[in-house]
Amino acid sequence: NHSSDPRGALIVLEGLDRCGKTSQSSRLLSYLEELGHAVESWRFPDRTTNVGQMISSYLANKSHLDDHTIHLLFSANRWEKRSLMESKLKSGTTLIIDRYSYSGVAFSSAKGLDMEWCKAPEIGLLAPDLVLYLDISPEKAAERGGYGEERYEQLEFQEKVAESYKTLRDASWKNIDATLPIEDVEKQLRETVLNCVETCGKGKPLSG
Ligand code: DGP
Ligand code: NA
Ligand code: NA
Repeated sequence: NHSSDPRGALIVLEGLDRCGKTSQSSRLLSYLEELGHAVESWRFPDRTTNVGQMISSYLANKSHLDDHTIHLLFSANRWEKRSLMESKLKSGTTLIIDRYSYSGVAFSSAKGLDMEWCKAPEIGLLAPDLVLYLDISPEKAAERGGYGEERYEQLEFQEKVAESYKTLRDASWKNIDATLPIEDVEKQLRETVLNCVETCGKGKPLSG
């Protein structure tokens, strides 16, 4: 690729369980596709890899792992996709990613693991251009369907995750009110995402 070719944007959706990230990422995918952008939607954990299958079994309470061990597996699962992620972005494909390093740090530190220890294995992964935090209270999220199926979907734990997320906000972060009707959440996301895709396409350097 020529260095002046537009690169894709790395856009991350974060939030508590049942905040609506998954349906919003598929809506964003179709929106950008219809506008003619090269775009893919990914998610972490990526349960299709060997590491991802260990994570999936842990989340379903079918296996038990030390808190540090599972933390490193989640991180390894992001590392195993790093080079593909970089080549997609460099070739001009925008990636919309459902959860990333912020989940890694927020969920593990909510268990009481040291925050700096949690951040360390994430260093060197690609930095997102935009992090969209779908903001909803743990109580409201718990009222949504399907809650409680997996290991972390417990109100008391999600309250701790919400506290951890608050300490992770940085310049790439944007809060979105996820308690609004689905179409209104989508509307807020569309403008922000389109702006990000255009800025990155004009040469904002990729970092991390
Ligand atoms: P999801 O497939 O988005 O529902 O995520 C599965 C669960 O795993 C969800 O409760 C969030 C949690 N999770 C996602 N990424 C990480 C991570 O890197 N570390 C830890 N400890 N938990 C994570
Ligand atoms: Na979940
Ligand atoms: Na999800």
